[in-house]
Amino acid sequence: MKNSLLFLTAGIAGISSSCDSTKKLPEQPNIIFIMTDDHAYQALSCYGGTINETPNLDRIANEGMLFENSFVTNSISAPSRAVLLTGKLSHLNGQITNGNSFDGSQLTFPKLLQETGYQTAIVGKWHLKSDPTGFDYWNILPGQGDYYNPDFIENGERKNHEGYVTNLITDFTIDWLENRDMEKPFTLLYHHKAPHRSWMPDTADLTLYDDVTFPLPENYWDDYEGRGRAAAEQRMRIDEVMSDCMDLKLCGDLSESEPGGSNKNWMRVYGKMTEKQRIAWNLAYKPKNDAMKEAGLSEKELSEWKFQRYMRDYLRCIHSVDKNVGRLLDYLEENGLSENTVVIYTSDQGFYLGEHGWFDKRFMYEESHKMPLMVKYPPMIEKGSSNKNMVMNLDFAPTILNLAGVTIPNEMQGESLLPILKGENPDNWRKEVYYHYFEYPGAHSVKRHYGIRNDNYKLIHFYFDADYWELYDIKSDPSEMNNLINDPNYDSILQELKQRLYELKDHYGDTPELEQKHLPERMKK
Ligand code: SGN
Ligand code: CA
Repeated sequence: MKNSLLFLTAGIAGISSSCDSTKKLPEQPNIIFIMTDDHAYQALSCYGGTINETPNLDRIANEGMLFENSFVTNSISAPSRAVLLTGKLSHLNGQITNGNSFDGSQLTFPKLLQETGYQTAIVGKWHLKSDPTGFDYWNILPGQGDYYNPDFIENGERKNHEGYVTNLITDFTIDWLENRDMEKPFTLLYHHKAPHRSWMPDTADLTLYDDVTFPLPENYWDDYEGRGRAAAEQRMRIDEVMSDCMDLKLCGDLSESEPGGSNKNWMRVYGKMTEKQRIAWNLAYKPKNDAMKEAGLSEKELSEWKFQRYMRDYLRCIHSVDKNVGRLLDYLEENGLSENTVVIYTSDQGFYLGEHGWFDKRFMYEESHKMPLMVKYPPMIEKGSSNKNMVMNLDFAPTILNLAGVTIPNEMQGESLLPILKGENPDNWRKEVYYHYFEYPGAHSVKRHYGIRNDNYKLIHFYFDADYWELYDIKSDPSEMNNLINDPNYDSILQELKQRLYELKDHYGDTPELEQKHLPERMKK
């Protein structure tokens, strides 16, 4: 899966022995946790992706470890962020959907780090409704935040800033690093909004990829045959759900806005742009929009056109993330911070780039279940290494505490990745991961489901207004097109997986009572 460049780097690292075990590690390394929003592993060149290049994000993998099997436990933003902070699954930390407000009085890893003398900060997307707790400094976007000229809330005070969100988040992050207490170690959460919907690129990148035609995923025209109602009844198809103004950028000047669609939203974000930004925007999109409107596309061609527009905008947003992460990595190097700082890169979940005809996430299918995860820490981690162990976002809090020398509280449900980062191969490491998605009825109409995935198979139970199972052989059917639930050849595998799934449910304490307790009012039956 990894490209040849990575193998080459790994070879060189082997000789130079960058992770000399006799070297004394700093007792309290600095920790930078980078989280993007909706960054699909398919759009990272270090993951073998071929649709774009991410040279700066690849630096983290080349100088550290790439995890090939990292999974989210509930594929949606606020729940993922709450799992990160608490090291507990959604049904225990209470943040089971985006609709909940995070209970900031509970135990989180930043609070424990603060107690042991770390400075803690978060800059960028927060998305947990309640104010951050456990941070000495916070400068967050309200809700989802805006791409252009966004408001930020800095330690409780809301201010507007001119500029592009990915650049601003990086500016504020570097400012904080410059002005921190240099005597203390720090933990910094650098959390991007990009590449979240509606994928608005920086003015500098509006024509990037204009000359690239991205290959349609082979299951773009999926008809969901053989799978249950959830796959067929979702509202995630690129050709059915994307809005003209916000998603497809077909509106431009307000006078051109078409009735219907998301004009109200578009008028708000377009209205916030400066004159200079609007000129750049229209200069880039108008000729392309005019050409599309004149082409008289068939339904099929229009669907493919939407896919191309989506991919170009989405990847443009990632290009800006890549540049800005590069800026931060350069800052660390130039300021002597590279050796004593752990840099972790992940996204709040995976994302669909046209697979099954979709955008968005939520399903336990591979593209939204898997998350990118790369970690660099030169004194400990072998350069250019990769790991296949099954890890979860549930492991992030225990890992960070462990790196900082803090005892991991019993109530945290994840495992520390430290042995793996050191290059050890723990033989009692988990063999499967657990998943539970709750936000239904809700945006994109993905039904509630829970499931189990091991190296070879995935079993999912859809429930609430449905009651059926799906089984996939991931090795032979990585695109999960072939539901084997009724195949007698898989009977014993099915029984084994079901039993393990119920054991995991029990192990993690996931009960229908807790689901009812934490469901937002409008979702309660
Ligand atoms: C918004 C988006 C959805 C997206 C959710 C959750 N719609 O509601 O497409 O699924 O956020 O995303 S939008 O028209 O407002 O962009 S999450 O990553 O924050 O969970
Ligand atoms: Ca997200």
